[in-house]
Amino acid sequence: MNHNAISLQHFKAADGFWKDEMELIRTKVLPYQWDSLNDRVEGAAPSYCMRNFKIAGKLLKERKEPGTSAKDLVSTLRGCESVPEDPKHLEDKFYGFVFQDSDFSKWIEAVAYSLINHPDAALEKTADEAIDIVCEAQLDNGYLDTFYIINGMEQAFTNLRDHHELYCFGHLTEGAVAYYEATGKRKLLDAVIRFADYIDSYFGPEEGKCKGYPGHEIAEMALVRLYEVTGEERYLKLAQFFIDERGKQPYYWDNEKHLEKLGEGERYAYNQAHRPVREQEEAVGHAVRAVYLYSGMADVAKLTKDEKLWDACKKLWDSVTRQKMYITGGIGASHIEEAFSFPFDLPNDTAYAETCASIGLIFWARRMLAYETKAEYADIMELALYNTVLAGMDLSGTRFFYVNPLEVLPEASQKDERKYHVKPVRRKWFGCACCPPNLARLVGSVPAYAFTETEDTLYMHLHIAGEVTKNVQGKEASFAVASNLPWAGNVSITYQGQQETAVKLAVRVPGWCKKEKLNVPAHIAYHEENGYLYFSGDWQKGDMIQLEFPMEVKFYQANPSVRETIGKVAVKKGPVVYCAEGVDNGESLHQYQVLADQPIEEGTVQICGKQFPCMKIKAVKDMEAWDEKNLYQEYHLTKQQETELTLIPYYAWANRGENEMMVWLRQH
Ligand code: FUB
Ligand code: ZN
Repeated sequence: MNHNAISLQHFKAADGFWKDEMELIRTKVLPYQWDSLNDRVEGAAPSYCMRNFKIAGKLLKERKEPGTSAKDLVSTLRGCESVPEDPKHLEDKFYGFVFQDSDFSKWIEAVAYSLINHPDAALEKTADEAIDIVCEAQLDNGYLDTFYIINGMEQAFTNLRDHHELYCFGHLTEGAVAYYEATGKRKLLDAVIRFADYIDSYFGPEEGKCKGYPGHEIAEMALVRLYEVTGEERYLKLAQFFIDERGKQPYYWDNEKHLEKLGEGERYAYNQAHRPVREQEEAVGHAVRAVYLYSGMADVAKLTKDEKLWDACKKLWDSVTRQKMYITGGIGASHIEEAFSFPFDLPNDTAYAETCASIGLIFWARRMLAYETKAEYADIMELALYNTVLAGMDLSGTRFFYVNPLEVLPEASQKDERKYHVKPVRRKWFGCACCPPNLARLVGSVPAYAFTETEDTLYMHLHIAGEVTKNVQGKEASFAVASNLPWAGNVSITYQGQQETAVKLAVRVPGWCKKEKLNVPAHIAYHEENGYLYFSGDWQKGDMIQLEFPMEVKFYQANPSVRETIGKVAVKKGPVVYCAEGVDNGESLHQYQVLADQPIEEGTVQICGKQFPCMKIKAVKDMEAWDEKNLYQEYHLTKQQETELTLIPYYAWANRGENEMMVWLRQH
């Protein structure tokens, strides 16, 4: 029983949390990001993205003749260094990271979703013009990646491990499909199809074709998307080929001309190519790469009914969500290689937890759901969304986090090299700006994660306010959803259809809710299965299902194998994790001990003119002043005074200047 995401055209947001977020994307994020891609944001790291397309398409001055060696220009890229250049002294060459093209692709995808949610002629015109620039860069054979077009095509596909051509192709494909679905305009889609055909003629199982596969995954799921929109089976087969080749020995990449050879042992774990994917059980390596691969694997497993591939997806899912995920839905604990660490190694103050990694986790969760209707997948989707993903952006939509720590001391971020990656304040842009436009495309398409459908059933995984429509046997069934998530668990769903339909409705019961309360019309039958309530019957206009998912604020503790959180507690209400910030509580948050057996009081707090819930928790602190001469002293019992800490939603932290922050607090 495979699900498909609903088309965004079938959802109209109603006032509430997600309408506000989508409006923020439309009114602030997209224009700001377009300026960033065109290097017009003062004081921000330059992007060079649109400039590279213009150089490649000879829209600026003549581009240089092919011949400049790719490796002279950009060394092996694994981390996130910025490329410092003074924009006044630019030559007609490629600037930035090898995957700079993908910033445009994510942006155009976000624009597409926004145009569906809210038609906007001016934005569409800007997007069309951007597409013209991008398409101008395409070579006659269909190839479209500015790094090699500018630097010399003789190097193309020679460094699949590090140089991201197939990654850029994947993002471009996703953007093109979305733009076509939003506007019906084929220009970018046709360009992508020509690029896909070129790639398909180059790679594949047939004799004489290249047996390589992407060093940074995404092409797999993108090809599936292209297959779904074109019906062209070759694209699905190519996705399958990339998945099947991965990790085969001898390693394809060993024969590429790399700048750096890897040692013996499990080579290529960083790229999840250390062994064939069906034999992988533990999530390893670069976290974004990993979850993009797992998303593609789940897609292909579903479409080809490949049970072995599906089993691998399930094992990897357990590895991530039971051993390698922060309470905020952040993944990829280590800043070294932006990677997963060993099981239960989840440090708070050096956490990497890249925004893109949690976005990828959401992509993957939806694909797991598409294969198996189990609320657990949607629970993780919701957790990552309301915490790490939203934390990736400030409340104005113009400042971004790449890294999402669970504990910050600004002085350490400035002075301790081990924590340089942990920023206490969001940035205007990044040399490697993968996260901001990724966030824009995800937030703009949240309804496609909230709702999926099978032939006769509409699934509601996330409870977001709006009107959702499904076609069943030629009749339209629509439901109006009112919801005050993520702050409270009341949801009502009203049938809006003009006629009776045989539609079934399945609503997820969130994992954080112990026992739901229901009010259902007598002629609508229901039962619960795998965390979903299934409703069916003779729907009549106005039928209303009222659901209450009691949402209590609670203390949480981590598995004792997580060394960094032992003896600590975190606060969570429903899907939202709370944190303490210096601005509300003063400095030295580490000196507080929380009284986790005391009740938590709920209140409100203003952050940047917006009202948020806050939690007041009881804590104690030593009363005696420490003798500053002593670094150490003999232990003696000290008197403690009771005090209170104010906690705010984690995603809203760092909106009031630079200050300390802690999610996990010491327990008394
Ligand atoms: O390599 C492309 C993107 O840049 C990755 O997905 C991010 O982790 C960043 O390294
Ligand atoms: Zn990123």
